[in-house]
Amino acid sequence: MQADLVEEIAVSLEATLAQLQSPSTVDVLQVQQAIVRAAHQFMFERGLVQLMPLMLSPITDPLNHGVVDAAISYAGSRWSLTKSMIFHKQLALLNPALEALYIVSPNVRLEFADRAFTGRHLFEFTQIDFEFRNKDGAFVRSFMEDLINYVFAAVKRDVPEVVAKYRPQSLPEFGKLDVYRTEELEAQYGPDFEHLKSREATAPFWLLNHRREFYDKEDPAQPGTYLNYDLIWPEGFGEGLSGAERENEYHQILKRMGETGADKEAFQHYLQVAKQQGLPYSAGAGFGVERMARFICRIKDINDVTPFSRRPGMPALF
Ligand code: ASN
Repeated sequence: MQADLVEEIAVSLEATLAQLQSPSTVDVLQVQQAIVRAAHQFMFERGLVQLMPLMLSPITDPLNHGVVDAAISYAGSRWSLTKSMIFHKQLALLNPALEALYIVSPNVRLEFADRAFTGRHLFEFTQIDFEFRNKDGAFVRSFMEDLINYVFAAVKRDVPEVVAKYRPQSLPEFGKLDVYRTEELEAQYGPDFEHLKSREATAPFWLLNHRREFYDKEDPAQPGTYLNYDLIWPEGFGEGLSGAERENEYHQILKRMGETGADKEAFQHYLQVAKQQGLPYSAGAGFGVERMARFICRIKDINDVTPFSRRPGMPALF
């Protein structure tokens, strides 16, 4: 093997082993474990049924930004690694016996290297994704506010020594969160509004109306605006959840796909269901588990939340 390559691998191995063996990695893992355990319990108490995650699907979330394509050929089809399970959430609700569901969903998004040092992107991460039939965005936001308080209380109870170490002032309990619209904050803060407002905020807040994927419902009362919402963590930690009321009517989905440039051929079976049977009216969201742990432990770089580096555009040894 070439000497410089051996040296490069040795350096990376050293960094990799340091990350693997860091005591703070275990602190954050314990917080993450407390989050997931409490989220399961909360979902159970609220009657949401758990779906197991899928890692491969003929269709997946087109996202509203470009990533490297991650697909394989198998059994005569093209399968994508799931970037989110948004369409499976909608389709699963076709079962009339299912009112609400959630998934602890591993997502692969092969982000480009320009996101390597944002502090909040990993090319592989886990989101807790949930969806309700016949509920609106206001219901989902209120559900998430309850979930945050429930989960934070559990984290304080289950790993008090870790919370004391990273948040000596303890974890606050939040009441109703403030709600803003993107156009309102943009007018006030300029193009970097999300980051600036997050840095200034001391409590998480909601940000409504992003121009995004075709499955986020356009507001019939205000065409050109969207019934979606992000939860933004304060202290500069940025986006922690995204969700929306969904487009469920065939003609409207087609119109929105035309606007976002989605591949109608790839979505032919989804469209067929929407046309023949109709998709249920639903709303939901998903929050990043690593991002929540990062906020709780005040970790600057999300890559430090995981023992195994998953930095966008960068190699990893394991
Ligand atoms: N989980 C998100 C949602 O429910 C979708 C995503 O992760 N892009 O809207």
